[in-house]
Amino acid sequence: MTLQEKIADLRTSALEKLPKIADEKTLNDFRVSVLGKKGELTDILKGMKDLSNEERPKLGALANEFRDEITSLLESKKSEIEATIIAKKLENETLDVTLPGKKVAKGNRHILTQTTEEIEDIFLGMGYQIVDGYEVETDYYNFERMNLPKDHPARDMQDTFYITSDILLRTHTSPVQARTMDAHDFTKGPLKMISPGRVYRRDTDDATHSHQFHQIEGLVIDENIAMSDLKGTLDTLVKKMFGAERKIRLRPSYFPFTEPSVEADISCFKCGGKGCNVCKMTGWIEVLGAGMVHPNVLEMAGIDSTKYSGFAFGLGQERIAMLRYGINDIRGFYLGDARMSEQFK
Ligand code: FA5
Repeated sequence: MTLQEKIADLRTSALEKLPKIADEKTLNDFRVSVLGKKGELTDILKGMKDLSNEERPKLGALANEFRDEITSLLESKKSEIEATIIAKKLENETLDVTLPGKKVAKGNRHILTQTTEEIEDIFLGMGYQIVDGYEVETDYYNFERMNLPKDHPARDMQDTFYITSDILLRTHTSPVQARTMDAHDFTKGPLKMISPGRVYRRDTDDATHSHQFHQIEGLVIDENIAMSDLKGTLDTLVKKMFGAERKIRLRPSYFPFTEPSVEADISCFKCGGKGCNVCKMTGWIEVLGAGMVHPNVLEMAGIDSTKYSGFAFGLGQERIAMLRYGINDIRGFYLGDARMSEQFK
């Protein structure tokens, strides 16, 4: 058989095999076996050394033609295989829009957050601004500016966690009073703010006490602010939070930063004032501390206490939420137990 015939044979068998190839590996093996260094074409061309000078270039041209033809066929086969792979992938990944969707479990805001936001809404409606304070406070703002000098006995009621002797975790939201008084420009109008936030005390945890809890501070300062303004404001808050039939009662109390000071009770929402287990048979439930801002507190902020007066109050959100929803242990708020949180969707 001549070399030309051998190439013609190789071509015939290659053209027969090529269309049957269906994957990249077989295609590559085929390329190596036909056109590779140790492949069939190379083998045939080894016989060229025995050809005459006229025949050699002719055979060379024939071999090149064959190589070009097979190379271009290999390339189109390769694209064909790739296209099949992509088509198969697309087929497998088809999205069936008729399948039922996967349900994402929806969370809800913590009941303390919801309570805070509800109180914020009530005060926004009365023209108050909402102010942020610092949880890490100075002794100066937490105590001294609240009329509690270093050796004041009332400091014992609010022992806290100290970072240095002058820096501490605030025991109440009242330092925000002093900070907003310092910043307020009274030529632009009265100061009306509430400030919600977390506070800390060195209290032993039990069903009604926590070493960290939440308070909302309220403060109004203007000319001619009277105790009746405080009572009317608290009355509005209590009626909106606990219902229109709730009454409010102010009892004398003591805070170094208010004079006079009061403790505010609401008529029991469970028994309506007759006496029950919620109100410990008194008909009233204590919800917050309040009073008229002490002249010393105004003067320390550079506010003329003969011209301006104000009222302030501080309530504990946990206390409000516990009363409202019949929660009997304060620790339930902080444990992160979904069975508790999910009740308040
Ligand atoms: C104060 O903290 C005053 N700063 C409130 C105030 C502000 C009075 C402005 C006058 C003017 P008192 O220590 O009573 O007051 O705390 C206020 C509320 O925080 C309490 O009514 C109670 O609801 C809540 N509270 C106090 N201690 C704890 C505690 N350990 N755990 C949970 N709640 C507490």
